[in-house]
Amino acid sequence: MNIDLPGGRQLDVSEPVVMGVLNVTPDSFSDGGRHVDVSRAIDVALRMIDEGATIIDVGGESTRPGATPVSAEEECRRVLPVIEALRLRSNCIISIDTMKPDVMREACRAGASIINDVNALRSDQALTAAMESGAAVCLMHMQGEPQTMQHSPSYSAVVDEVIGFLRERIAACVTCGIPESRLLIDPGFGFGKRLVDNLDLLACLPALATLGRPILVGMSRKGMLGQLTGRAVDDRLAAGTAVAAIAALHGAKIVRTHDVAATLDAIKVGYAIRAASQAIVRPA
Ligand code: 7PM
Repeated sequence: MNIDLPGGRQLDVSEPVVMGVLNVTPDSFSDGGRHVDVSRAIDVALRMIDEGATIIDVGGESTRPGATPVSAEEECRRVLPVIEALRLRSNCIISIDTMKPDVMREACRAGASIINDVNALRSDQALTAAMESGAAVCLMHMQGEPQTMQHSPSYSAVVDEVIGFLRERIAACVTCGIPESRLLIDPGFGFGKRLVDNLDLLACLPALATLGRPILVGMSRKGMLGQLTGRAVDDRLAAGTAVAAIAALHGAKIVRTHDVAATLDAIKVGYAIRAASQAIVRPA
């Protein structure tokens, strides 16, 4: 399966690919002051590409529960220099993690070819901005808003609700002139979800695939892994690679992670074992 990108480019996801997370907030790449240190951010991006990342996801606003929102101007000041510098140094696919239409426009002008919107283009003008940019779009499910989404998530049937939501957002994109061939879908692990909800979605990932678009998943370092293992955020690598391999075997085509090399290893091992099991000729 292919995803259409601007400029006639395509992303082939017949085998899973990895998206490396590049947070460019002052707390991740500080130059000692309030600014993002571009050259340090680029070093990290180039290392992730070297490790096998196909996509680099650049984000300038933390969606962490309770995080302070930033203006579109500040978000642009953080992400645009990094996107421009990365564009010059690599032909990797750049995605922009934002909910804001102005940031979408500017980031795509600077060289991003995927819009990764945890709000699924529900912000005012976001559908238009995405359509005009020609970029591919990742539509993610979230219950509530980043600030408060983990206060009291509740579902009667989480898988049905997520599928219904994503179906509606795909339709909204198509109505606005964004062809389906540009769309990705994402159940939004940890975005207004309890552990049981996250586990149900992971188990039922093949049901999401019936929407006909490639599935992106992001579980790297998230709270669900802490709940399952009792480990702090910096000690969740093993759990993260395990769920990445499982998600890939359940049909995920893009895995968003902070840990590119280890995640690719886990996916490769899982895929090899499945290929071997499919090659076994069983008696009728
Ligand atoms: C706090 C909470 C800090 C959540 C960081 C996060 C996803 C995403 C993020 C995802 C897509 C993180 C997340 N998660 N985009 N952006 N899917 N498409 O762990 O699951 O990086 S932010």
